[in-house]
Amino acid sequence: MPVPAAGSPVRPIPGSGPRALPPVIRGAGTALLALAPLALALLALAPLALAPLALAPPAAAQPDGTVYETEQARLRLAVLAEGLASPWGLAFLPDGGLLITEKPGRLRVFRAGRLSAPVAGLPEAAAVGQGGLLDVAVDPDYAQSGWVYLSLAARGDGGLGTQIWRGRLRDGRWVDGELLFDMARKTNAGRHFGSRLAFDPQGRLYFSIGDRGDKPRAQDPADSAGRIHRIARDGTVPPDNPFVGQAGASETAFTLGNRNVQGMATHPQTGRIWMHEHGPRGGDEVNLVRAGANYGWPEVTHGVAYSGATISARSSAPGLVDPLHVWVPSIAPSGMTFYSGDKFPAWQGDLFIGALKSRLLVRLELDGEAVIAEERLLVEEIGRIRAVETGPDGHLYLLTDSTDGLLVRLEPAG
Ligand SMILES: [Ca+2]
Repeated sequence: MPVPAAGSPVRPIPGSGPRALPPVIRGAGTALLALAPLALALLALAPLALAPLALAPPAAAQPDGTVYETEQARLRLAVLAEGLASPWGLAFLPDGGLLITEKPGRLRVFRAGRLSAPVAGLPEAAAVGQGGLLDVAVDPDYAQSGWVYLSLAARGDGGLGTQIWRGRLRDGRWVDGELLFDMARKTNAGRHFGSRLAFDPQGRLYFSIGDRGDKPRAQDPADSAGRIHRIARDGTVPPDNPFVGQAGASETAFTLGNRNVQGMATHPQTGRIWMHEHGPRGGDEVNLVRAGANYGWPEVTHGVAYSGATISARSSAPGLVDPLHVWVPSIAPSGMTFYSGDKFPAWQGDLFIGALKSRLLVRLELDGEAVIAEERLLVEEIGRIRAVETGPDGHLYLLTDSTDGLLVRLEPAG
């Protein structure tokens, strides 16, 4: 029997025909309900009863229960929520709740099949260009501390810059808010804010800031743009940060020479933090986060300017870190997770990365710190993928980048 191409839909699979997803209903307010089979049957009998509610429109790319045959797993998609406004980050709470940011500046909690109203009292995000409310992360000691972390673009003296906050959620409100990091040099550019969040096994917080569309900033030791930073969870500078004590240097900086990092993930066994970054035209990269390392932007790159003009004739140079994996042409990566669940045994230890421009999910197979294979899943099936996380239930969760964004769960199809 011929093996379908990776990620291509199979209609139908003999002996296990596609099963319709529970439809998602757009409520009058913010709640989204997945219908129980009984309710479905009632709807079929009395469609007019639905009049006050608008059934989700049949979007062209809407997953429909199709079984996808991939290299190492058969899977189906479940749409858990839709109508999200440019969702950007997602993070799981210990109780199974899921925090979701929306770029215009809203944070919602998805729990037991329902999406909450926006959390009230959040710090104000500047939704300009690529800016807005970006990533969200849950404290490694959340059960004791209750801290939730946010990255966002904010307006201040001189223009826009990336900020890092923490606060607690209480009765649907953001309380105890603390500004942990505020980019000193703000500009009016609407691009390259970063910003992903990750923790190392010691509980230190890493966050990324892009070059703000101004390439030389990524190589200026005194700047905070174009690099990864590391802070303690209270915002203080760890004394062993690599640039501490260097005159004029940003002491929160942990790397430099990064163009715009929108994916970071901590390896579940090694504790090492991996990242990817957007190249210009071509030259998206996967790298390991190393203390004090210079990743070379814009001195070295595998890409060219959007105009086609040369940015650098070099793709490698002494003292600058070579990427572990490069995409030419660019896929525009966003979001990243190591798969560590039990639902897809063959994927254990693989690195999953969403793609915006290429509208797909990448699976990278690793051998230690080497990337040895790439598979492209869900190509053009659900649109631009902004975020991907492994859930505590062992499924993979995705957010699609759209003004009508989806929360999607990948489930094994047997
Ligand atoms: Ca590089």
